[in-house]
Amino acid sequence: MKKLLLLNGPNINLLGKREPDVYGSDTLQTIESIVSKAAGENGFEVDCFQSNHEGELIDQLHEADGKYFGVIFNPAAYTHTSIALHDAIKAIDVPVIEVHISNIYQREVFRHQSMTAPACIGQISGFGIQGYLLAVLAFVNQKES
Ligand code: CA2
Repeated sequence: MKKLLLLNGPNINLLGKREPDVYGSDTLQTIESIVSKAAGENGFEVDCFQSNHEGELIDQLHEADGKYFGVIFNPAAYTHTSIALHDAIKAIDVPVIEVHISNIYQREVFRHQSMTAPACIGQISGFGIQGYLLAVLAFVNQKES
């Protein structure tokens, strides 16, 4: 069975426990379970990984090469700073879709720039946790075309 990797960056383990006004009340566990369910219904298996450490996210991207059909990635605050993650995404052949729960372009100016999005096949921002499901749908459509 084809596989997807769901990768989440720093502080996403705190979702639902802090700042519900910005990020909603759903937890990382909810995201992982809805993504696994939606992907499973469409013939994908999903591996989930969250880390607060840039190097661990880079290692996961390197290891994804050749193993996954696609990666759904919320790099969280590293989005705005990490050339290393940009380079890691560029270095692999697996397509990566960047997802943000909030609309980063409606927020502070320092969140308006994504270092990682130019290395990805696309970016979804501002649809809450539904954005992760839109990314699943994009990979489902690619698989079937
Ligand atoms: O909107 C998104 O998905 C973000 O990637 C979330 C990041 C933020 O740094 C990005 O600019 C946009 C933050 C992840 C969660 O951070 C929390 C902070 C406090 C409490 C709960 C979560």
